[in-house]
Amino acid sequence: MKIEQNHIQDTNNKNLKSHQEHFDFLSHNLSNKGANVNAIIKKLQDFQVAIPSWALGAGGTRFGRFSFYGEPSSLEQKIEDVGLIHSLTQTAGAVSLHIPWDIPQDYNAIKELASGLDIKFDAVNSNTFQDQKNAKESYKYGSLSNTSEAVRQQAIQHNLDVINIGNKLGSKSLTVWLADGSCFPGQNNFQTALQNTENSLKDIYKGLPTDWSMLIEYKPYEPNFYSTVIQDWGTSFMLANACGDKAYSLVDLGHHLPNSNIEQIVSILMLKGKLGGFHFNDSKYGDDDLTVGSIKPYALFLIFNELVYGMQNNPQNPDLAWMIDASHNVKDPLEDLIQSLEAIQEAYAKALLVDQDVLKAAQLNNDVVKCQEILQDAYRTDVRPLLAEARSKKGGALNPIQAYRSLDVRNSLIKERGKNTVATGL
Ligand code: AOS
Ligand code: ZN
Ligand code: ZN
Repeated sequence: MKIEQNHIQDTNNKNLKSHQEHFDFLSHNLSNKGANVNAIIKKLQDFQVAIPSWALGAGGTRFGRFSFYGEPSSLEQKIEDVGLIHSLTQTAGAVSLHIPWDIPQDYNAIKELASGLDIKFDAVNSNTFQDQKNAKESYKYGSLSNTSEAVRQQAIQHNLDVINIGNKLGSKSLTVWLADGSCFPGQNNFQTALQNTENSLKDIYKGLPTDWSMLIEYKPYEPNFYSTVIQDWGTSFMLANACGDKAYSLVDLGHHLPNSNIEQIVSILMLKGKLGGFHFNDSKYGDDDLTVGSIKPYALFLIFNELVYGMQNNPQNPDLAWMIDASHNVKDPLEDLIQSLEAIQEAYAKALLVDQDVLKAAQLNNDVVKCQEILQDAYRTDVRPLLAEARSKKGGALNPIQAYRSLDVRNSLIKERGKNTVATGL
């Protein structure tokens, strides 16, 4: 299924008058405050977030999984689904593949399909947290950190294979997330596990093409519940430094212990030029992978405030690989992703409203109240008309969820693909 431009236009026409009123009012107010509305809209239009191939089907927990009909069952269909989201939001211009779940059969056909939908191949993800069919060695006791050299070699080779696959598609980065760790005190030697991991990552790093980067994701716990080898940003930062200039830390919003100051982590990594990628989601308890912005929208805004500051002031930090890493147990995955994209753009737009010069002056004056006023004034602004303006000017929908429903996308997918359901990896 493909959404035709004129159908999006038809749905937009119904909302056009009310949008125009809201937009005019907001842009008038913002301009009076000194904001450059056109520049903000341009930034929103340029901000593209990758959709991971595993987020397009219904997720689940170890207790069960409730399917959603019409889910994609092949890489082609996954890319088509990203195309649907992208045509409505104009924000999802990239896909992030997971190997071995998404190994292309015909590279040229896949590349053509993606470029026809204006979709790029973002970071490729390796998988050494599950045993693959016919694999010689098992990852039960770890992969890159394993005490067995044969297991480590198999995991290193897998990452090199993933780079090779990504390279054929035009990807420019490899994301490494390791489940390695231990479930009980005494099970592992912490020092050996970290040293093995560092050596293995260095071997993978040697196989990176010159224009590639390696993104090292950290996570405090799960699936291991006593220790995780790459448990926090400090460990990831240390490993990235040990590997070299093309290795960076990757922040996944769900991978912190409760109340961690994620915005400060982001800020310091950017200062050091070592923030390479970002996984968006939201959570209440752990790595819940809930819809972005559904639980802690103010925290998301504060994180974006640091990201915007860093993008403006830290030329030592590269462009970031943005990705949504969420799963959906009870929602239509495509609707959930549309909601996440909206929340990301909303937080970004609000952060762009912060006048960093005025904030800096207030900080130098130690005017604590004013500092807070500046942030909260931006946060309390309803920026949704800016988002609608940005995407509709690019051919997207003024209201993507409404358009998705009125175009009856899910039912068309069910008609096309049947009531099949596919187990996603996570
Ligand atoms: C796992 O918790 C991490 O968030 C990973 O980024 C991701 O979900 C996994 O690599 C999927 O392959
Ligand atoms: Zn992640
Ligand atoms: Zn995660």
